[in-house]
Amino acid sequence: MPEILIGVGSNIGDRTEWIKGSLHRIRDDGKIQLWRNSHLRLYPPLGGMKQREFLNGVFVGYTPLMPLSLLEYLKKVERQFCRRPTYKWGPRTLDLDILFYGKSVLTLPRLCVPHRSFLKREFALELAAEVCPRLKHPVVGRTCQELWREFAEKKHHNSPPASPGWPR
Ligand code: A4P
Ligand code: MG
Repeated sequence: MPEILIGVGSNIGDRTEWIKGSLHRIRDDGKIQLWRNSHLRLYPPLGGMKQREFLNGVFVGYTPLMPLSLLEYLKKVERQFCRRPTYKWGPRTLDLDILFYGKSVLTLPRLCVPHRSFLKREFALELAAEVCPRLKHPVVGRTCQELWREFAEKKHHNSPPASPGWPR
């Protein structure tokens, strides 16, 4: 069975409850064997819209579902957890994104794997490095840990110098 990496996010209501509830549901449904999950952490919302912070996590699992069936299944779980259509990158109770599907590289109208924004997103890289540091990105061929280190270094170099503060 292919190893899958799923990203989960929530920024409405009780974010922890939505995420933990969905993981219980996924475990009970038996369509994905959950293997490991990261800590849940708060991250500022990406996408420039003013909205609440996201609670994000990632988990590794195994599934017999083919990629599009997996997408359908995750969309169904989102709906069961009150996900309602808003606008792109808008607030949501639950977002389940397929980050990796084994070593597959797919560019279909409804599904891109690896997830098209994986390499640009702090929350995806940091949490993937925690949960599967040695897993390689099937396109760029680097491990999640290497990718996260590079991202964190760039972020550090690009951040403005600390302000000197007021003289005492
Ligand atoms: N789709 C294509 N590839 C995938 C994939 N690998 N996994 C299609 C899941 N879906 C994929 O997604 C829109 C369509 O993308 C799906 O119907 C599917 O056919 P959606 O979840 O319905 O809508 P969306 O989430 O608003 O759009 P999108 O482009 O998936 O956004 P993202 O990438 O999910 O980003 N900030 C923080 N800190 N944390 C977050 O989790 N999330 C977003 C949404 C924005 N800012 C965030 C976070
Ligand atoms: Mg999504």
